[in-house]
Amino acid sequence: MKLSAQNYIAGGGLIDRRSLLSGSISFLAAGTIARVSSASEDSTTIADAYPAWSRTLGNSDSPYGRPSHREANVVRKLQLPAAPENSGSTAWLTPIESMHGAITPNGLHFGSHHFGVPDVDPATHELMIHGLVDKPLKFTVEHLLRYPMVSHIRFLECSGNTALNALAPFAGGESCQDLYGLVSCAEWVGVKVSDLLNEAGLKKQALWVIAEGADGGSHARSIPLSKMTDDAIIAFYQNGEKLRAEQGYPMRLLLPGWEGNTSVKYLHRLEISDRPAYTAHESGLYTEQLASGRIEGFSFPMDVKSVITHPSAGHVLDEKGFYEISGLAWSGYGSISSVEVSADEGKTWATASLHNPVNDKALTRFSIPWQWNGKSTILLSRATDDRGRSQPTRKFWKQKYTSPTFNHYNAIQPWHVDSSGRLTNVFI
Ligand SMILES: Nc1nc2c(c(=O)[nH]1)N[C@H]1C(S)=C(S)[C@@H](COP(=O)(O)O)O[C@H]1N2
Ligand SMILES: [Mo]
Repeated sequence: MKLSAQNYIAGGGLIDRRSLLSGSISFLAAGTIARVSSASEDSTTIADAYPAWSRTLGNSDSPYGRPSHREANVVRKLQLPAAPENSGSTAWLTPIESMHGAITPNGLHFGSHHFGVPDVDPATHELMIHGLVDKPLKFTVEHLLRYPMVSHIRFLECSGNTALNALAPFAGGESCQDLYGLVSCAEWVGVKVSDLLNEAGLKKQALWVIAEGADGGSHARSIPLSKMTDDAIIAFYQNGEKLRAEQGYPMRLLLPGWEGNTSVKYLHRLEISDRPAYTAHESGLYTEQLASGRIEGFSFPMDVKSVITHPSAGHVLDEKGFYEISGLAWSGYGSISSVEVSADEGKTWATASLHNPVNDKALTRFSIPWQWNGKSTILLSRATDDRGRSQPTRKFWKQKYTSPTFNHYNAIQPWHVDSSGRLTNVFI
């Protein structure tokens, strides 16, 4: 690709997107067609030149579609195996470096299961609303499905996503999936919690809601009432189909932008209270220790964060030349307003394009064209949301919290590109 100095908007080869629109640029010049055969040439040679799949009838389809078998390596990865030391918890990582766009296919949604995946029967499952209410209520699934539905595209992120960067003394062999796989994004459809609470009628002292799941260990969290009446939904559908069992079938709480553990799956009980219940993990696993010695609990929103997914740790660039740098940004406080990218270890930065739709509290795709000169460098991305919140450096994040705190890690991610094109995680 022929580019002149004015086509670059920052160091390290970041290209002004507008210079690609002129039409005079060929990105890779690979596979140029030298000569098109004409029909008058020997027909048997032409027929033989067609691949097998173009010469026979294809396979049959199936009642429920599957990804191409040629993409069989694009799968989730077991992060936490079921083992006594994990007290039954398992976690599955989304392969975000193999995906594009901003929606996570249901089969690739990350999973965090403290007590396995229960097989809940929607015919007998019920939701109870009780405590500080005028009228305790009990709903069957069928009954709830008749309520007015709302639909929202929202990310879900485990508070422990990217914990390795917070905990590990050295960076090294982790892939983008290993580090960032505990975030996903889907269109969730369900009923507003506020509609149900209005129907039950709240007593004056009501301030908290204890949400409990129907799984074996009764995963439960205390949620401020203000969130429940703001944008909380009870979701039944995920990307157009009923929730996967792994995602909480037949119904889950969905608290947009808040740490994943508050989105209680297999929801069967909402208890309205005047105080938090201090459920399991509410004083331990889901808290952070600040450098000052204070403990941060009930730290609900997931802060602004971004990661370059293409290229990222585990990828190898074949040759120097043109690449599109692309990644994901999100914020639990609102929508993404800008993402800056650096291709020269943070010396200079350029603003990336944001791909539509840019939804509130949703994964947002960004991209910027890049001409790699074949030399070792570091790629970085830094997101800012519509509240003006931006990402800290790792050093800054580590100064705020005391080890072994690992929740809510949102520092700028550096990917090192070596001169052979190999990308790895680094701490700078
Ligand atoms: N009932 C129940 N709800 C739960 C959990 C659980 O183990 N049981 N895990 C929580 C945690 S820690 C997270 S990060 C999210 C993960 O949701 P997902 O498995 O659909 O990705 O669900 C939360 N809700
Ligand atoms: Mo989680």
